[in-house]
Parts: sequence; C-alpha cells; structure tokens
Amino acid sequence: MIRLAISSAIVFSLFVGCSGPNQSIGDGPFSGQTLSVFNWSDYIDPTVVEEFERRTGARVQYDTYSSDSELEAKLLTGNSGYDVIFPSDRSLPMLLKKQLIAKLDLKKIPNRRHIHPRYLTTPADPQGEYAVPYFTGAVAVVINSDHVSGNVHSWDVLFDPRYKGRITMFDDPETVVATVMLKLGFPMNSTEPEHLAAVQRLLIEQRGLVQAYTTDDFKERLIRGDAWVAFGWSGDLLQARGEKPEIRLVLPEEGTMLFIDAMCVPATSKHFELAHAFIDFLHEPEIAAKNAVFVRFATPNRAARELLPDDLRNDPTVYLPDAYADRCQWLKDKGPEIEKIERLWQAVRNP
Ligand code: N2P
Repeated sequence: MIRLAISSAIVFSLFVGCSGPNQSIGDGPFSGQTLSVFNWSDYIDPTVVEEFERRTGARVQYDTYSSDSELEAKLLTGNSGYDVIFPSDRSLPMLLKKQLIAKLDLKKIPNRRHIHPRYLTTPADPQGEYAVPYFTGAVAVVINSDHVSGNVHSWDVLFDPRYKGRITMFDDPETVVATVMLKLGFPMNSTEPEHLAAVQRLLIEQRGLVQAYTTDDFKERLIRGDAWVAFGWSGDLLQARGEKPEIRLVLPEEGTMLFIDAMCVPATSKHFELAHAFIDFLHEPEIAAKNAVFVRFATPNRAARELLPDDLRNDPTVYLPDAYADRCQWLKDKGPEIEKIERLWQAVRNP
C-alpha cells in the first residue's frame, strides 16, 4: 500500500462531509457487527472505510488481493468468510456459474441509480442482480521520463534493450498475452497457435530485460526509482505519478485491455444487510467521488464524476476518449483454451 499525497484529494476532502464529532465506532444501526471485505490492493480510500464505520457503528475487516486467481481460489474453498468482494469482468461469469455469489436486493442499493446504465448489466448478469459496478480502467505503461527518452507511444518500450533490468511486467498470463497480441497486431483474445507462438517468442526474448514480474509491487519500484518502465493497472500507475511527477502514463497506440470490477456479496455471507449498506454507501455521489480521487480509476457513477475536480474529470487517461476506447477490448472467456495461455506462461516463467 502506498500513502497518497495528491493535492486534489486533500482539497476535495474539505468539502465532503463527515459524520459529527460525537459519533464514534460503536454507535449506529450496525454496531457490534463486522463486515469482512476482500478487495484489490490500493483500491479504496481508507478514509471512506472509516466514514462507513463511523456512520454504521460496524467494524470493517479489510483484506486485499492482487490477482483474479487469488480471489477465485479463496471463494472456491467454500466458505471464505467474506461479505463483499470485487470480482473483475473476467472472474464474474465463473463465480456466478458456480453459484458462489448471492442475488442482491436492489431495493437496498438505491444509489445504484447513479451508475451509467451501460455498466449495469453484462451477459453473465443480464438483469444486473448480482453485481454492482465499482470502477473501470485499463492496463497501460508508464515511463520515468528522467531515464526514458523519446516520444514513447507504444507497448514496444517494454521490450527495449536500453532499459534492461529496469522494466517490470505483470505476473498475469491472460492480461500479458492479451496486450502482446495487440502489440503484434493480432486480435486481443486470439488463441490461434501461430499467434500464441509469436507472443511466446517475444516474451522469452524479453525475459532478460525484466527486473520483476509483479501485479502490485511495480508502484513501489517506480516510486523508489528502481523501475523506469512498468506495465500496470492505469489507476495504480496514476497513483504512482501522484508521488513522483517524472512518471508519465502511456496509453499504447495499438490499444489496450479494458476491465470493470464489480461489488458482489458471496453466497455464504452472514451480513447481508450490512453488505448492501456498504455497497450503497460506496455509490453515494460524494463518497464515490472521494474514492475516485484516491484510486484514479474511472467511476461509472455519473453523479460522482460531476463532482470531481476538473483535471481528473477530464483526464483522458482515466476517462478514455471514444476514439481511443474504440481501439481497446475486453477479455473474452476462453473456456478450455485458457490452458494454452497457461502453458505459454509456464514456458516463459519456468523454462
Ligand atoms: C487496483 C487494481 C485494479 C483491479 N489496485 C483490476 N481489476
């Protein structure tokens, strides 16, 4: 986790109301209850969680993960003990199919009305009854402009031998393969053997340049100045830029992979009411906006977006212009073909 010192976050917190000084944890409609939350790392403003505790009297037990597979493994054990989780568009269909997610009571989530309708339903959840969108974003590249010269506009910089030992790559086979497909001009979700072979060759060639394969530690490495080129989630990369202004985010011209994460209640949750209260709270426009300032991903909450400081509301690396979004794609469920990608990754990582 990193602490953020984004000036707009501080300014912003001045006009987002907090509960009165007399209210402390212990009072409130859910006092004595504990809500167990399992979310991606660096994906919530901690003061928002505190505010929820103050208002409701509940305690929040907050754990984090850094990959879809970590969340899936936890849920597949049967009783994870969690009350709210944040699956991505890639995990959700599988979790639904295995009946691991509870149907929501949408009447208890009135703030859902602020969410742009385009995000409310998905083929896996056609009525939007199981998942409430949280944030959407992309994967991207950042460079440290003190060390990386030239007009960087492509995924190519991740494969540039001049930056040997200064590059971090994601440790996430499907995402890496998807973006290398785009770099090579193939369809992002391709599982064609010759496309996969070309991706594998390139990733093996790149191996000697890579400082670390990581899905969360790239941020600290960038901030310390150890990494100069990093592959990461767009919001996390922007969080790093907030700490180190020489960092520059590149949305590669070849396009990129988009994702959306949703909030769900696991079927085993024993705090159904409280879980709904938390999901609804996170979509109160002021709270959602405060959270969006912190995490730097795109909020699907239209009322919250209106409340953002101008620079963030209009940042094209957060709210992608249509012309760029048209070049981007979502992951498709690859079914058993996913094994091909796993084998490829084994060959790259464990030769
Ligand atoms: C937040 C990671 C974003 C989640 N640190 C990607 N699904």
